[in-house]
Amino acid sequence: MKLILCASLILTTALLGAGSKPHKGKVHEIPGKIEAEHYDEGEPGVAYHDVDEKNHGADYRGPTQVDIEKRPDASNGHGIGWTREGEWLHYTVEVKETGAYSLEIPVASNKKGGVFHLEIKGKNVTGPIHIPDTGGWQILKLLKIEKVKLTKGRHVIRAVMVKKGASGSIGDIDYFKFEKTKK
Ligand SMILES: [Ca+2]
Ligand SMILES: [Ca+2]
Repeated sequence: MKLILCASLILTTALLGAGSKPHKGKVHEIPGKIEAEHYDEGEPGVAYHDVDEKNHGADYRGPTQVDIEKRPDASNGHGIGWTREGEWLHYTVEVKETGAYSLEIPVASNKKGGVFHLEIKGKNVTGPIHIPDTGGWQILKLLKIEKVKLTKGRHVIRAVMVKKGASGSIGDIDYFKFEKTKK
C-alpha cells in the first residue's frame, strides 16, 4: 500500500512538473520563442525523459541524456533530435495573457515523422502534431498550429513524443514560437 502511494506520488509530481527548473533560471515568456534545446533543468524523470542513455548529438548542455543536435540551419544552432516514443521535455513558461495563440515549430524528418503534442498538467493543449516528410533530416519545414488556448500565469509545458512514424522517430524539433492570435 505504502509502495503504491509512493509510486503515485512520484507519478503525480512528475506529471505536474514539480522540481523542474527553467534553463539557466530564465523562464520562457509567452508570447515568445522557446528553443527546443532550452528544456528545463533537473533530473531525468523530473525535467525530461529520454530513452537513449547518452546524448547522441552535441555537447551543448553538459551531461544530459537528451539528444541535442548541432545544426547550422536551426535557430540558436541547435535543436532536439533522436526523438523516441514516450520521451518528453519540460519547459517552464510564463504566459502573459489568457487567450488563443498561434504556434510555429520548425521540424525535420527523413520519411514520414511521428506525432507529438504539448500538454499542461496532463491536458493536451495543441492536439496531435504530425511531423511530415520534410525531404531529409537536414531540411527544416515550419509547422503552424492555430488556436492553442493558454491561461495567464506560470506553467510547465510538457512536449510529449507520442508515436513514431515511418522514420522510426518522431522528428527533429528546432523551437516553439507562440504568438497571440489577433482578434
Ligand atoms: Ca532521445
Ligand atoms: Ca533551436
